[in-house]
Amino acid sequence: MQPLVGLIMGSQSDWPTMENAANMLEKLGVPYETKVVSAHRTPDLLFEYAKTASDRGLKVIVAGAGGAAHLPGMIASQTSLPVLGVPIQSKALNGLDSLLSIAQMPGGVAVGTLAIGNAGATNAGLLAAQIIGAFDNTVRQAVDEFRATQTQTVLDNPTPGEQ
Ligand code: RP5
Repeated sequence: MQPLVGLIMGSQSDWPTMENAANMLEKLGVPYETKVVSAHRTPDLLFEYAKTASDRGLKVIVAGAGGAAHLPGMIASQTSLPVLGVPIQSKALNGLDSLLSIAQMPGGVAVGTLAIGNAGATNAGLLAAQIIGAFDNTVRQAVDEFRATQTQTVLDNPTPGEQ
């Protein structure tokens, strides 16, 4: 199936976090591709990936990076596709460095920044699906069903410690 979401990350070491985005896209039936693309170690690949993404049929790019997390912003500088940034929980500064690097974009180049770590990656997958769902009824229905099931699960388990 034609991938609609490009799920990229700065390093192999980011995969345990970014896998959460992949899992959400799988759950919602959104086709995606994955690739390691580093802003600092493979800058030429970054430019090529961003410049060809739209022509290759991608609709949203989810980019995870840690530390001096320049990947999402630099990808956004080279494509008008929506870019969602996931701050990886870095060892030295616990992801605050990643969060600020991704969130503090200059006006005029947009990156949608998610939370640090696993929750951010999960929500990046969900938000990518919601963006696609705005134009794709099947994906929108999958998102609606996911949300309804989540709500019902909470309502069905109101007593702490008894799940
Ligand atoms: C960033 O540097 C990556 O996104 C990763 O989070 C961080 C550390 O990379 P490794 O040294 O683990 O490859 O570019």
